[in-house]
Amino acid sequence: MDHIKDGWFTEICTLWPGQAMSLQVEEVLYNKKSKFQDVMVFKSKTYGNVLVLDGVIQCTERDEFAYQEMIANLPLCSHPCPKKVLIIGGGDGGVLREVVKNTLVESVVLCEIDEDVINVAKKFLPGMAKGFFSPKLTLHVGDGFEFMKQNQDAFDVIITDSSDPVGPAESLFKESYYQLMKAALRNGGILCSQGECQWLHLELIKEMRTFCKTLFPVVEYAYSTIPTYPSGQIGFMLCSKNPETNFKDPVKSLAKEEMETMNLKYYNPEIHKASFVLPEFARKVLSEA
Ligand code: SPD
Repeated sequence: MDHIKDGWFTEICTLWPGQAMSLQVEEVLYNKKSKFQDVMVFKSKTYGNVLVLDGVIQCTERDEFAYQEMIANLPLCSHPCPKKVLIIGGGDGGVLREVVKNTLVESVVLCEIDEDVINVAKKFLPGMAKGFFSPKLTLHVGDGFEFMKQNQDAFDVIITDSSDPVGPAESLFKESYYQLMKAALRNGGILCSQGECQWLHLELIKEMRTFCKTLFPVVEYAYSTIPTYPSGQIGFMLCSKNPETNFKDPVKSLAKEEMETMNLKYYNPEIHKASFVLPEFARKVLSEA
């Protein structure tokens, strides 16, 4: 409980030096070390239940949709026929919940290394974990690298819903991981990965964009706004094997009725296009990559 003092959780991490987000805690619901990381869930005063891994906020019930809807729908609506989807990470189930809503998606494999995160989400984050009950799902508890080595040329879309590049997720921000994803994608396949924050990690994003461009003909960076992630933003790295892909203009433009059936609260076709428009400081640095 190092991160809780006087009834407030504070998110301190070397990845965002000199700044920290705090949330008022009502009750700690779970706090144990898994095989891989510290797992904590607390009930907050104004953001619902909050999942924290190794001291870093992964999702809150109040604003999670701003991330999960975007990381799922940016790639799915950019692929003409996203039948087979792989999610690496995503143990809380929120991205899965969004992916299974898509009527073109026939099957989803979720590969999460830490089973404790899945069990904790089922108990304390039921609104996110409902994706685990979809008949489209095959759940694989294990290492994403190993899984992709065994499953080449297999998926239309791969989504990496990871924590930050310290600890168990560090390797997911490296070129070797993107090479594996490329091999696991079918022809015309698309990937979308958690891409950190323009305000904090522009050099990392530039480095990633540079190696992605050596692997894929189309590479773009988009972002979402979300109060409980560092600096209130999080980005997405999108790559396509199909040179014709235009991420900025979705091939599938969801109609109003579809968005209502899907119960979307953040994503819509306009925000899809707008999410690629970067502020000048970021556009400048990333255009050099
Ligand atoms: N800084 C935290 C980034 C966490 C991104 N992944 C969150 C998992 C939500 N499904």
